[in-house]
Amino acid sequence: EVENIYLNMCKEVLEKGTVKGDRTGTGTISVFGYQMKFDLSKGFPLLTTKRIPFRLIASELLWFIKGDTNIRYLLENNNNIWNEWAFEKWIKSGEYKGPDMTNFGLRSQEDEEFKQLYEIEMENFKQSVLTDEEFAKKFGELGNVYGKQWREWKTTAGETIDQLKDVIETIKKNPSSRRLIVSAWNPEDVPSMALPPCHTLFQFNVADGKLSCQLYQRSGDLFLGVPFNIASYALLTHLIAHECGLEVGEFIHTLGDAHIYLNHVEQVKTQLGREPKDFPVLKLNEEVKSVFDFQMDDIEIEGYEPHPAIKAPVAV
Ligand code: UFP
Repeated sequence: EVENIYLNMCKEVLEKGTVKGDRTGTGTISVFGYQMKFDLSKGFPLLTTKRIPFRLIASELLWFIKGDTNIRYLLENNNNIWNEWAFEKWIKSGEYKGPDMTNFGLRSQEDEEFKQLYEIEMENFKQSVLTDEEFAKKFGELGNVYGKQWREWKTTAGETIDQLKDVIETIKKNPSSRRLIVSAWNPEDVPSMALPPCHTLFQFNVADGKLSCQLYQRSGDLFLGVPFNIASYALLTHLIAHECGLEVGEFIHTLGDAHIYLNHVEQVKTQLGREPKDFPVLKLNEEVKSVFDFQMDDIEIEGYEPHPAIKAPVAV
C-alpha cells in the first residue's frame, strides 16, 4: 500500500521524534528532515485512512494558479481555509468596530461564550467579502501569498516574473533542464507575512516522458497540513503533465521540520490503527489544455472510499 509511506512517517516521528516547543505554544514531537516518494502512476495520493476534503485542495490550488490572493474566490467555492488570515487583518484595521477579537484562535478554543461571538463576527466578515466588492478589495486581500509569488514575483527593476508560466514553457521547450524551479520563499517579503510560505520551493524533472515534482516544505503539520499538501502538489503535477503531454512520474515530498502537535497524538494513533484502501483515480477534462484554464468542474476524483474524517484542533 502506497499510503504506508505517509503512515510510516507518522509512526517514526511518534517513536523517534524530539519534543519541541513551537510558535503556537501547543508543543510538538518533531523530526528534522524526512522524504516521501509517491509514484503517481499508482493512484492519486489522497489519504484513505481518514477522509480528506479534495474540493478544498483543488479550489485552493486553482486559486494559487490564477495568481489570486483574495479570499473571495475561495469563499465562492465554499472554501474557508484562509479566512482566519484575512479576518486577522480586518479586526486589526481601524474600520472594525465589533467586540474585541484579539487572539481569536486560542480564545475560541478555550472560551465557549467567546467562540459564539467570534463565529458571528466571522460570518459577517465572510458575507461582506462575498457581497461588497470594495470591502473585498480592502479586507479579502492577503497580499504576498503563494499566488503572488508564483505568478507575479516582483523584481528590483519594478517588473514581475511569472514563475509558473515560465516553468511550464521551459518544460515544453527544454525538458532536460535542471532549473525547473518555482520559489514561494521571498526573503524580502517574509518579515511582513503572517504565515511565511510552508511549501517553500518546488522543482520539476522530466525523464522517460514522465514529469516528476519535488517539494521542499520547511514546516509540516503531519496530521492536518501534510495530507493536504501531498494532494495539492500531486494535482499540480497532473495538471502540468497534462498540458505538456507527459505522463506523471513521482511526487517527492521533502520536509524540514516534520511535526505532530501534542494535541494530535491520539488522532494520529487512531489513524495508524486503520487499514489503508486503494488510492482513488484523478480524472481531468481532456478538452481543457492549459493549466490556466482549469475550473473546478474539470477536475474529478473517482473511487474515493476513505475511512471517516478525524477531528483535531488547528494550531494557530
Ligand atoms: N502548515 C502545514 N502545511 C501548510 C500550511 C501550514 O503543515 O500548507 F500552510 C503548518 C506547519 C506548521 C504551521 O505547523 O502550519 C506553520 O507554523 P510555522 O510558520 O511556525 O512553521
